[in-house]
Amino acid sequence: IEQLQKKHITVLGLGVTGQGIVRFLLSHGINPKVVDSRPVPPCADWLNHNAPDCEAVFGNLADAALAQTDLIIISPGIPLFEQSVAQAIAKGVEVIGDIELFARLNTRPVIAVTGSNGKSTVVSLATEVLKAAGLKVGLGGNIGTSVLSILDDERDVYVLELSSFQLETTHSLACLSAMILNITEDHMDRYPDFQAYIKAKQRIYQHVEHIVFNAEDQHTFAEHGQGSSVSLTEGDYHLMKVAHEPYFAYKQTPLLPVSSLAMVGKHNQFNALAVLALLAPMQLPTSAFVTAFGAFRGLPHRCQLVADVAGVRYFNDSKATNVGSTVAAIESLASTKRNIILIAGGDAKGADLTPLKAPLNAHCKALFCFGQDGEQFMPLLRNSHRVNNLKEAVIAAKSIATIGDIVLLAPACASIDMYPNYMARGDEFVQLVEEHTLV
Ligand code: UMA
Ligand code: ADP
Repeated sequence: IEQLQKKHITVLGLGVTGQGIVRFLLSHGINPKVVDSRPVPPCADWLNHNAPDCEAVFGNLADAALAQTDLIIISPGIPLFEQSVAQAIAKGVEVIGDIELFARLNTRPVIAVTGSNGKSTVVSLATEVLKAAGLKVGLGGNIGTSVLSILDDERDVYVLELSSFQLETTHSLACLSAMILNITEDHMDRYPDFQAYIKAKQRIYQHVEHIVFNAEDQHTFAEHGQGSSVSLTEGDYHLMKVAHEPYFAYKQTPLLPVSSLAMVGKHNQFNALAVLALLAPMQLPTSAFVTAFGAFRGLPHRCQLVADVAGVRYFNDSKATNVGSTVAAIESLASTKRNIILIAGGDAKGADLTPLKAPLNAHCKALFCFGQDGEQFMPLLRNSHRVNNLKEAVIAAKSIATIGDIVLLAPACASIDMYPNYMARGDEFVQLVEEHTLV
């Protein structure tokens, strides 16, 4: 902190992250300069009221004299290749993220998770297990809470959800355990290629005591270090049958029955194994896992059953914002007949959609696509229809659904072309289902 107090600091970005950084610096008597390329960033009003002494530059980054500062603490939404930032780096200015600042100040054990899909579910379940064991847990990061806002002396342990964007600016995060859950294509509008995205995620393994990886996804393997693998079939943490009952197991030793997990779907069984592996170094009693696994029903907007009307089930998986998560949703809801009616589309972020083709053709009877990149979904399935919005999609899906069918919103796209965020998209779906399935 004393070192920070001697520096001229610029906080770049004034969203959730920027607000967390400014609040933290103010509490240590530091008045940073605050810069954002948006003319009115989300927390501009807050800054006006709470930090009138901070110099603020909103609008054009070129006006912010970024190269004349000692330290830039940057938000994850701004890429390091952004011209003004790249120029400052070239001039020798240090650029870090809030996770790096957290890492330099924290003294407690950290459990960290990244991956293309399942992060929020895994960190939330891990947090519930730690709480059930009586520990004081700080949960933060990409899940939506600034890590600096949870940094205090009271916590026993931190659970961090980290995005590839956050990892890009993180160098010294020491973790008790850390895992890359999986890597499938995402954010191709931000990275030059898939390798660059993998490289960013791999940074989580820089200083980890217990590395955890996905035995079935080589992109998650670490180059160095000790660790455990996870997979339903072939990991150190795996599933096994004991007297015909499936168990979560470690190296052929059953730990607890799969029936203890309230969440459904194969991908959530994988997530539960990931939690068992990540928390192994904490040496918690099995009872903590049993309590939390039974109580945690999953987060909203992730494969959530929202209605069962006349034998047709409606699932809201609005958080499926990339191809990998939509594939997981289709595969985990699939039955022996082609009973899924999929609603997809939005901002595809430059992704290659072809991995959807096989699961769509195996399990889906129709596809309704909407949004900015909706057209790109049309060739994936013969029975595809273009609609103008979610309302038309829900009405059309309902009209062809028969008993045993599933109507699934799993867009494989970000929502920003039509909604403020994925929650708003999911909420509208739930509302439409309620309105249009009432008989
Ligand atoms: N932006 C500008 N100019 C700026 C600053 C930001 O145009 O000067 C834009 C960014 O391009 C982005 C948006 O504003 O589109 C928000 O960026 P931000 O860095 O201000 O975001 P925060 O509000 O600080 O939220 C960030 C994470 N957002 C991103 O990484 C884009 C949040 O993850 C995270 O919860 C929060 O920090 C707390 O750690 C969101 C996200 O979408 C949920 N993450 C991506 C994902 O999960 O796929 C990685
Ligand atoms: P993230 O925080 O990485 O976005 P979430 O837990 O919010 O992850 O889930 C995002 C989407 O991915 C949801 O559609 C969810 O159903 C799906 N999902 C969850 N776990 C997995 C997994 N292990 N593999 C693939 N998809 C998953």
